[in-house]
Parts: sequence; C-alpha cells; structure tokens
Amino acid sequence: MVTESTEAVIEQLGDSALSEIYALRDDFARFMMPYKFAIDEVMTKISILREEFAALHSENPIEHVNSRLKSTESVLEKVARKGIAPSYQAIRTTITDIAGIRVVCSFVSDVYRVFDALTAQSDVRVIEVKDYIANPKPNGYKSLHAIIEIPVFLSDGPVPVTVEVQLRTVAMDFWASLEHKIYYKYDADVPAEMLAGLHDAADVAAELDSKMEELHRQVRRDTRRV
Ligand code: 0O2
Repeated sequence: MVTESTEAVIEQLGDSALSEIYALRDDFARFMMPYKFAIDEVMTKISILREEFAALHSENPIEHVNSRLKSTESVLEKVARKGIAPSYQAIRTTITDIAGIRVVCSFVSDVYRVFDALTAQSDVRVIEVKDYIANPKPNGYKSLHAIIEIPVFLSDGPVPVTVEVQLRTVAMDFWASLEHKIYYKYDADVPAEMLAGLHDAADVAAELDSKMEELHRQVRRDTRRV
C-alpha cells in the first residue's frame, strides 16, 4: 500500500532517481530468486525422504517442516549489523541463511537420521554444521544447524545456492519458539529470573526428549519380538 507520505516522496523524486530505484528493486528480486528455488528443491528432498521412510519403515521421523525466505528488510539489517560490504557477492558469501528450512522431528535420533540422509545426497555440499544439541547455547537453545549448498538449475546454467537447515525435536521447537517470543517481548533485555526459568525449561525439554526416546526404543524392541 502506498501511503500519502510515500506518495509525497515519490513526487519529489525525479524520473531518473525513480527508474534507478526500480532497477535496484528488480536487481534485488533477481538476486533473491535462486534462494526461493533452493528452498523448493530442499523441501522436495525432505518430502521424498519423509514418504520413503513412511513407505519402507512404516514410521515418520518428521513431524513438520517450515521454510522461509529472509525478507529484504532482514537481509539489509544483517548487512548493516555485520558490517558486510553492500555487494551481492559479499552478501551471497556472508549471509548463509537467506533461504531457511526448519525440520521438526519426533526424536533426537530422528534429527540425526534425517540430517544424515539429506547430507549424504551427492548434490548436497555441507558447508558448516553447528551441533547445538551436543553443545547447547548458554541460554539452553538446542538444535542441529547445517549450512548446505545445492545447485539450482536456471535457464543459463546451474548456480550454487546456500540454504540453512535447522533440525530439532518437537520439545526443542516448543522451547525455541517461546524463547524467541520472550526475547522480542523484552526487546532482548530479558530479566535474569526469566532467563533462569528458560534454562530450567530447556533442561525439562531435554529430559522429556530422552524419556520419549527410551520409550520409542522399547516399543521398537517389543514390536520386533512379536
Ligand atoms: P530467524 O528469523 O529465525 O532467521 P547469524 O545467523 O550469523 O546471525 P549465528 O549465531 O552465527 O548468527 O547463527 P546460528 O547460531 O546458526 O543461529 C542462527 C539461527 O538459529 C537464528 O536465526 C535462529 O533461528 C536460531 N537461533 C540461534 N540461537 C537461538 C536462540 O538462542 N533462541 C532461538 N529461539 N533461536 C535461536 P535468526 O537470524 O536469529 O532469526
């Protein structure tokens, strides 16, 4: 929607300034396009894995999957915050989470199973892995993060595109979404008491994960015996 104040600014701009702005906007949209296609590709890979697991093993290690393309504002905010040179090349190599996918699994073992199956694919190059499940962040945050690169085939040939894949359990996801809300509610200045409470909640979530994993193992052992 164009507000009155935006209209006033547009009126003050000359034709050449306006066409430069439109050219910049189109350029940026072109820059973002391969990231959208990369999300589509990785989502297809995950959906194939999901269906295959269900067909061959009669189980589904993936509870749900979300994807998001970083907004223009968020990319520009990160460029400014990290002091990145304002060039497409610098943004491409430094901001590796423009395309983001979150895979939420039932159990911790499933998180690693899905990660292994995805990263073993021959067109997937693993750039970096941060295992916040083995090494949680000081606030209690747990998740397995992988920066991967896949080829996206455009009309003039393939381009390598990075995608950040976050894998976590339902319990880890529940914790992370609440922590995220609290962080923004307090504008990053979360009271110490609340931080301690979040840390305790992360421990409880981890305990739940390990109890559920044990029960799951037991069910598998028992049903195999029948
Ligand atoms: P959004 O909107 O989810 O994308 P960097 O990505 O370089 O700025 P860092 O710490 O090197 O930061 O990357 P890291 O550790 O891989 O974490 C990046 C993403 O993981 C975050 O993206 C969050 O999605 C998630 N994350 C990391 N730490 C926490 C945490 O303590 N709590 C929660 N709830 N999520 C976390 P963005 O860009 O912050 O946001």
